[in-house]
Amino acid sequence: MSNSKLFEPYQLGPITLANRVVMAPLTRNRAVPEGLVPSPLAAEYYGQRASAGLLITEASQVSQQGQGYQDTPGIYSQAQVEGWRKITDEVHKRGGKIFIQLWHVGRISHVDLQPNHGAPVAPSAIRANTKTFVGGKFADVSEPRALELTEIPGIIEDFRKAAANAIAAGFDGVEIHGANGYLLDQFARDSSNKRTDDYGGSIQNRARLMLEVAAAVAKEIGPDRTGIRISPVTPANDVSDSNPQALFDYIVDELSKLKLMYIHVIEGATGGPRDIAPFDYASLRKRFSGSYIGNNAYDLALADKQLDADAADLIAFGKPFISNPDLVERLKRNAPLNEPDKSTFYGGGAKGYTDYPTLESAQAAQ
Ligand code: 8OZ
Repeated sequence: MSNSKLFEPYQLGPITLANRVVMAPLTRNRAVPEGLVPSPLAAEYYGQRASAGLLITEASQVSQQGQGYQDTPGIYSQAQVEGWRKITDEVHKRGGKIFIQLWHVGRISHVDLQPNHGAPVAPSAIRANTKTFVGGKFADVSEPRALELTEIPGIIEDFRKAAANAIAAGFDGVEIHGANGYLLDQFARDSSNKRTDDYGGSIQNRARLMLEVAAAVAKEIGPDRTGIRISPVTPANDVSDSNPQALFDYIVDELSKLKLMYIHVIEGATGGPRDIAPFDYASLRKRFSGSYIGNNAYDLALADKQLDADAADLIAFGKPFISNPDLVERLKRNAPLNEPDKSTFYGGGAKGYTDYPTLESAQAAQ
């Protein structure tokens, strides 16, 4: 058995986590199309993974406008709140803790998903060079329109309401999706934000929307139930910035003032190389008063290294959690991991979702 720090309990603000393993948010596109309520299988899926110290759900849109891919769940309607309640109940019954990730995709969307087939919204009317999945196939994202200044309070309000809904659904907290080239990241980065009002230009102005959303959510549900995900150097969804270190140093200074509970940092390119661009993550850690979740391509050895160096408090695992419901147990025993099947990542039913074996079930089947 491993004596890694990864398996020690951790006090995340008011919440005691059984260990330092976090299940990263993972988009699975299995919501019920009618109403975009979480899949009936989702309670079993998340429940099977409840031995993680903390589960973070798949990204869930805060409004219809915030949706960018087919069959992703929302957290803006009563039916969605009731759907999520089944999941939080199951995870809590199995002794786990669960946050929901709150998402607005901004320009990474398609007219077929938008209210009245309108253009997706963005800081500026610049189309991203990327695809989305809609109507059963991959399609170029649609040309966005720039948000009017008068629409911005409505976006903040959608996040605030979604956070209130999350608590009503029984979540232990929320994670704001500030990463991966979605709306809040689109505002922050200077490749996608060419605005000339209070939300564009300087670092302070570009960071404003992310920070106003964080402040509104923290005010609604408490900073000690609010975390945020950022990805300072990821090229995901066609974003870049001329000075990511200065931008994210500033953002993290301000998040620290808001007393958010954690920053969840994708180190490197999302789902890709950790060393895609130079970046001083220790600078973020030093600036932030709350906890630091490290993410991207971690294995046990790298997790141990970062925890022992005090470079992170918690470590998030993504793909390994898709195929290993008992990932914590497998890491503890240094047991082999099931390989994830990419063809069942997005959409479909139980196959590749709730049918990966645990060590125990695999042994019983022999
Ligand atoms: C994979 C497919 C669709 C969306 C992200 C929410 O990258 C996502 C996502 C990932 O943060």
